[in-house]
Amino acid sequence: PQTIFRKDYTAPAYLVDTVELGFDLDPARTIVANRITLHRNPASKSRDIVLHGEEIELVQVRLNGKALTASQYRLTPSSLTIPKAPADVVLEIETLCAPVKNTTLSGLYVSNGNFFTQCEAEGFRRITYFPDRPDVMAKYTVMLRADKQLYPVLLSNGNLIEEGDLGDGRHYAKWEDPFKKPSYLFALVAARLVCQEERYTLKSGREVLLQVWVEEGNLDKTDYAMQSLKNSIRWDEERFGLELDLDRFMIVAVGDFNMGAMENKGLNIFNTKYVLANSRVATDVDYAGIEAVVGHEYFHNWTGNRVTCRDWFQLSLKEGLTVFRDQEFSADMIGTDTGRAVTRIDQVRTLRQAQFPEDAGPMAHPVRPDSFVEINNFYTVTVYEKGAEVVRMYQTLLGRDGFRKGMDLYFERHDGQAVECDDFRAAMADANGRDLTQFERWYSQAGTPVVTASTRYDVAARCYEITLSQHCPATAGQPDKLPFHIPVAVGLLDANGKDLLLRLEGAPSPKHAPTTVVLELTEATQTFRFKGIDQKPTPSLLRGFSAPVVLEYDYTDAELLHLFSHDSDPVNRWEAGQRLAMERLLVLTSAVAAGDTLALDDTFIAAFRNVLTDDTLDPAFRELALILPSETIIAEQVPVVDPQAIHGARQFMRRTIGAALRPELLAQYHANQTPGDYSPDAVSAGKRALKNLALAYLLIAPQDADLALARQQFEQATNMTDRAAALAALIHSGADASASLASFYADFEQEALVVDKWFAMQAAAPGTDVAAVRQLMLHPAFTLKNPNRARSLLFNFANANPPQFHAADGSGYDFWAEQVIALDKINPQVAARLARSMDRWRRYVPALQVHMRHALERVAARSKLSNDVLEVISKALS
Ligand code: HT7
Ligand code: ZN
Repeated sequence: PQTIFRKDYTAPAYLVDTVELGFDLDPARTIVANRITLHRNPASKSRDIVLHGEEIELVQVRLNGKALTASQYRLTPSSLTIPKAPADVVLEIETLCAPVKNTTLSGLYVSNGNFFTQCEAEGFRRITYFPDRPDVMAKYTVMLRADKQLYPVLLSNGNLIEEGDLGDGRHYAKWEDPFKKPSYLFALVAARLVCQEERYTLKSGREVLLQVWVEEGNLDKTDYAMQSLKNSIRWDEERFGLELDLDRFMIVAVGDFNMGAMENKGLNIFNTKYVLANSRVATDVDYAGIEAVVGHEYFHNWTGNRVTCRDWFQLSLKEGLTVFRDQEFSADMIGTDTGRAVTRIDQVRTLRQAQFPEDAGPMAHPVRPDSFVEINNFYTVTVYEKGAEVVRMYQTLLGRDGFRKGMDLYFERHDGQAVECDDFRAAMADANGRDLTQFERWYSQAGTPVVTASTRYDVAARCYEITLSQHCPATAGQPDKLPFHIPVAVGLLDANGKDLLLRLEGAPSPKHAPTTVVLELTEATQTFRFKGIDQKPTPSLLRGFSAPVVLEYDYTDAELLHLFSHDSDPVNRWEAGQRLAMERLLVLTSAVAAGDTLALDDTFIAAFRNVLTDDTLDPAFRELALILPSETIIAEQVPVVDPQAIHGARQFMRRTIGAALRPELLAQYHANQTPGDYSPDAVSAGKRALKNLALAYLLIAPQDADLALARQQFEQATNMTDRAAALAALIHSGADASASLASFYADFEQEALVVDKWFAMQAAAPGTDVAAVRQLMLHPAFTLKNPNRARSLLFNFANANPPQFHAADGSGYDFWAEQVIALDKINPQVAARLARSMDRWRRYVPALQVHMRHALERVAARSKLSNDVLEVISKALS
């Protein structure tokens, strides 16, 4: 397959002014008539019109009114080229496609009998021939024709300008989008759906129509999505001064979808998982996901749609920025400082769980990649979450007001354009009079920087020195890295745990000395001096996780315990607990591997007890503080991964905590009940989280009373959060959970998203081996064709059940290879995601590596692999 390089970018030869699309929708044979007006791009020397096209049948092509013969164009399986075209052109192209056969869920496809589209990144070319690249922006008019009975609802981008009957049982709707857009933002829906709708008044006084479209039985699950949409609209007005630019904004839910949702202009298409919720079927985590994704897609209207990407290498321009915006939105919706911190801790966990491993593995790439084979493989945690960290660092360096100034300038300069990450950085720099040249390295260098800190206290000079050094491990194609511009937020605690007032040598003294200072590390090594320090402090480094780095500092246990008890920065308070746990988990892992006796010290237990029982702390924070680092995160800390030893060590620690803190866990379980009507608000969700964590600890080595408690919660729960948590605890306890599983399935078999949970819980349970997963695949509700279902069983087994996936006989890997191959025939994007589960194979113990290599080679040996899977597997093996 061909590798595409960022350095090879060339401007399009022709630009498109208008697009008129006509669809005669039929599942087996849809006719697409496409009339585009183009003009030669003065920025290009070429006179060839290059149109992309895939898996579509060309019926005819006319240029300026005349039908072209086959000798007048070049047709390949992926393009239609018209050489030496005139300067101004009207092209009329007719093609055929078969949406019902389209299992890739890219382009035009059928889901549960309805038509949907997904065009990002390169799906539009599966609908019609077109310069399918984001720097070609045009105005679209769309005419949809379809059977009225089967598809009563016909939607596309923008405004409905005409609709009516065609007389033959078919009807039509004509839509016009007033804004120029790239083809990846095109969408249509033709379906039997119903909607919740509301008129909403913007701050300016303009009224807009908001709609959430779902299948008929789901109208009782749209309130939260609608509320989240209204909150998003208000938030973007208030925080960034950005108003909804359309008169109508639609969200449509579809059960078959490759990702979370898609920000098509005015017609967002969503995975049902991020729309449908009521207390019976959705958990607190689901509710938070809906708020975040509804916000995310809505915020794209400005950061992505009004200003889009010049090419797909710039993907993080819109994704990193929009993730940052949705993170800030979710934090502001909670509104409290601890609530903010809790969302931040969640973000740090995601980075460590998924992004740091990606940055250290065979698919490592910069936030702005330099090359790819298949762009769909680059919708990654690096582009999204690390990209959001990069945007957050602008805010940390420039302040909230400075960041807002940069955003204002970005829109002033680039509204209606397709631009690069460098343009965003330039707007931030110019709006604030700052030189952000070095900051560019966050976009161009892959890998997670390691910042090493050392400290020195000079009693006589009353001076405390912090020396920071940085280095970044080599990644493929980037052996040597240059220093990054890293904001390191620090505080200093006195012996009572109080923050000291900070005066940094060489920096202007503010009127009121702060308790947190952002140090700007730009060299390989730098020393910072704090003046007027009367006693040796405990440093709180990288407060708020101010940069996406690994921080190394030789903390003593006493210092960590001090921070865990007192740090005013909740992120670092949590971090101290994670470090205390990690140190012990590493020792325990070695002990399990060596067959030694295992032990956990009382000091650690006491520290956990203190946090668990400290009622001055938010339950949501306490819950996070008491979750141990995951097996994946532990695996990243050891030189050679022995998954059974890691699992054994973590289970031992959980069991020991569960036994030692039994009375306190029970007390918290009872103290954090949320009686009355269910509400997904952060305080109630935090209480449920702590209560259910307590239950999970109690059920690791349960007494009969604990099992009874879990069964009672399962049976009497009035919401899905409590019901699912009880069921998961029962499954993980090792006790017989079959009756509960059966009753859960019977109660919810009509609710696809709950059936996903049912598969997912079993897939992740350490008692579920490959044979059991194969058995679950035979269940009538299982299908590889639905991405949510495939993810619930296969991805959870591969990624969330390390002891079974990494079974010593390699059976987990054989199963993985089989499923990657099977999925690739149906849906390459989803198959390639599953293929990523083997990324870190070279870090495992030799005996497992042999099996892993064999499984990877088995996939690589297939003759008809998609580019998606081929890229992932070849990079893993290279
Ligand atoms: N911008 C959207 C990306 C997306 C996507 C990409 C590839 C294949 C399928 C897809 N569905 C949606 C999602 C987002 O970041 O908002
Ligand atoms: Zn996005």
